[in-house]
Amino acid sequence: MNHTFPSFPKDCHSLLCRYLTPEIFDALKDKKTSNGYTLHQAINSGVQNPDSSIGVYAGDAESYTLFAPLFDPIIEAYHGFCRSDTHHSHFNPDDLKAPNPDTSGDYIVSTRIRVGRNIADVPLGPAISKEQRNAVESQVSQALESLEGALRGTYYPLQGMSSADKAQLVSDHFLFKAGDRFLEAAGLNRDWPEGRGIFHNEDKTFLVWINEEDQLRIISMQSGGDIKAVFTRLFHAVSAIEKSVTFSHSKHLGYITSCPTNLGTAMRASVHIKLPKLGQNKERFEAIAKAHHVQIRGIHGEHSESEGGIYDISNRRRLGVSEVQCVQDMYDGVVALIAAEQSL
Ligand code: ADP
Ligand code: CIR
Repeated sequence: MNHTFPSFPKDCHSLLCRYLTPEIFDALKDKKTSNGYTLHQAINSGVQNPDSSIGVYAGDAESYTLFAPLFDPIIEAYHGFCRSDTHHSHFNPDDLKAPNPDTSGDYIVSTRIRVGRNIADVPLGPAISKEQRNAVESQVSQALESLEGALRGTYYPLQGMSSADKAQLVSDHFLFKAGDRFLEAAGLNRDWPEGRGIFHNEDKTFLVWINEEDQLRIISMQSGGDIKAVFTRLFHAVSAIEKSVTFSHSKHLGYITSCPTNLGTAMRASVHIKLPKLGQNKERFEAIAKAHHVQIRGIHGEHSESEGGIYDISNRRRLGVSEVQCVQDMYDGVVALIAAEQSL
């Protein structure tokens, strides 16, 4: 354990840097969860990467209570969710009011909705052992390979996959990238690529990443802007997987995930959308995004840049809002962004 208070550069804006005081550091620096996860491990990503927006990762559900003096203010700043609040789920596609906002197909390239999940009573990725990770891979891949109908598919382990196949899946936006420095410093890339892989159905509209940032990332995606179809497929997929796998969940924080930004619904609903004019007017773009609780990312995943005026627009809040509300946030933001683009 490193007992020295970390130093952050002057221009550091991470939530870790904002909320880690010397007092909190001293109170937590010698604590360990029952899986042996320490404060040093929880903050290492943000210490090594001062350009982090958040900077912390949990090693298990217990991290969120043991290190609450640090995690609680970060959770409140990101989600607007307080210690006394309770998270409620509402995952019913019939209640989503999201007719395709772009029937002409001029703006929305594709729609993707994912949820993160982790297995109950197993440490999260930052604290998991190699044996536990491999056991998660076999349990989950077997459960997935027993799915039927439109969800029927095949599991492809990363180990043994050709470099060309991997590169193609990454550039087509289906597979996670290797070597993320934020995950690396959180211990999430240990033993890479063993235990990691991707399951997908034949037309790649239903996919599951195994043992990346979370043990499962369950994904529904397709071309165009039929958000309701994507949400409905995800609902059926999650319900089918839940029949044989029990996920880590708490009454207060909803689904438990390794990054506090994903707690609650663990849902990120996004579109890849062409907004070339708004892209030239960053101030207006960011103001509309902020007002509608949506986040702007580049099109090659988090921390990537835009390409050809295409942006990834997704709901920012995931905890203290329901699944239906997450998608509604994204939908309302997208409608406002299309209207602004058309007005320019
Ligand atoms: P996550 O969604 O798990 O938070 P990333 O932001 O890293 O992770 O995105 C993962 C991958 O999903 C990237 O390849 C990204 O381009 C792709 N992706 C995200 N949203 C969409 C979308 N609406 N259409 C197509 N691909 C998408
Ligand atoms: C960071 O702190 O920048 C990374 N650990 C990623 C945080 C998750 N990003 C987000 O805004 N949802």
